[in-house]
Amino acid sequence: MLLLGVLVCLSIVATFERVTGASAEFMFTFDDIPEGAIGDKYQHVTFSPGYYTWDSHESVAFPPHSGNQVAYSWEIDNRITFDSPVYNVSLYISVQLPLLFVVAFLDRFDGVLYQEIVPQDSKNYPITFSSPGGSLATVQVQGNGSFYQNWVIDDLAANIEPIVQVPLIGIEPMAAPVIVAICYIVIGLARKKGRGIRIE
Ligand SMILES: [Ca+2]
Repeated sequence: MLLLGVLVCLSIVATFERVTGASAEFMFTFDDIPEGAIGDKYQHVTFSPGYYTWDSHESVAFPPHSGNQVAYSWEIDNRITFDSPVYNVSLYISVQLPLLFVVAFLDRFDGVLYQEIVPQDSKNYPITFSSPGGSLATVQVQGNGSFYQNWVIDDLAANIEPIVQVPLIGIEPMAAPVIVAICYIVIGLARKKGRGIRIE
């Protein structure tokens, strides 16, 4: 019975590790290519022709989230399109003026899966979106007025495999102490059972 308790605990720990395991991911920091047009410098993704990198480390309005460089586009119809649709995308966006900025996530038919309004004058505002069916094909920054001159993004990441979701993820910050408590109870009961103590 004690062995059974240990096995139960090991299975709980294995489940917890499965929750926190990293999925295959692309990461674009924009620090590993020269300042200028992005063009076809990155694999697995196509940036529309107006996308450029910029050394913004001295900029107050557009500080990088990583390294010295960020990316921006002067196009109204700007697009970041993955060769194969992905399951999750995250990025950081900075915007300067009190215009409307929206980050839109599109499927391969340009259908809107999700869009989020960026708060005014944000600096490295985090946005993430998950597509459980893996149909996220394109990321686009939209807005009104001269929005296309007043935003940058950094640290664009995309998951090409689904992110594992199980109930334990909801208590992740407490997962370690919870697992220890469950193991303590399970092994304790198993030891009592092993000693022939009957629990009425
Ligand atoms: Ca960067």
